[in-house]
Amino acid sequence: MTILRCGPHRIDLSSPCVMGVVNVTADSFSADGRPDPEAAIAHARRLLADGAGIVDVGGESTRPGAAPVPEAIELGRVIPVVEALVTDGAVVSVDTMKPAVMRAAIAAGASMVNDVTALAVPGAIEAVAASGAAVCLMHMQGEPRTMQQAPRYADVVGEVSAFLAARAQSCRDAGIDADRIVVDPGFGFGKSVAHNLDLLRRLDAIVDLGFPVLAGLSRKSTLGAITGRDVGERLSASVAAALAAALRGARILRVHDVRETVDALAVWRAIDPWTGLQLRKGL
Ligand code: 9MG
Repeated sequence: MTILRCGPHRIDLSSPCVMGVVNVTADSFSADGRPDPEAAIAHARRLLADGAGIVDVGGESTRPGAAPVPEAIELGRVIPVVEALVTDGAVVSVDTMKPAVMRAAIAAGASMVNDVTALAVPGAIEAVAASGAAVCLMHMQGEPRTMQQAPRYADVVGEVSAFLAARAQSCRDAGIDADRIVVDPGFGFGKSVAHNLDLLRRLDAIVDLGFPVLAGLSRKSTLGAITGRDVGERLSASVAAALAAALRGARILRVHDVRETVDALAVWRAIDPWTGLQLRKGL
């Protein structure tokens, strides 16, 4: 059994857990370009009711081309949402790269930090180490503004695995126990379609690092490239990609469409009550 320790929570990952995306940014829950925390809270509550085990709250977009957001603005977006959801008893992850936002969100009750830079900013490792929060360490080549311009790897699977192993070791050295660490290959973060597909095909190499793997493919441009569909029309592709990742051993699926993903996993579980673990090696 794989248990992830997140603050006061223990999440059983022997079966995949769905993490619902809650963006409190100018391009979502926004009237006149101003994010609306109340709408984000209502949305997060719907995702929890639909079966999300974790909600991931972010106040700074990390999509390709996105500009950075000042710390005070990010705090003002994220903290009221974290507070409300923690009061509900939810497992709340904060999607941020800023140590000050990590500290404030953890003080408000967030029990996981999801950092697309794998705690690269000075003070970030210490912020998590000083808490009981879990952390998701994600691989990214470059930075969101420019990362999709010309991603290059000699061996994408080997380089991403080596990076995640090194970051996990730095966390362990700083006193973060292994059962608080999640790793993530970072689909779409400085990767071409071919890189993303290689990483998904060879997800076993990331699983073999020995930490639960988070996969985030929901609505991403690779799915658009494969299907020819716009971002709002990628539901089927997103559910298929989430299932493919779960079959290859991913234990947390970061998705926008929680209800549909939960249903797809329920069908898979009914067919294969061992949640596919024995299938993974054979793929
Ligand atoms: C914030 N964010 C957007 N996509 C993501 C992904 O694939 N993984 C993680 N951990 N975070 C993501």
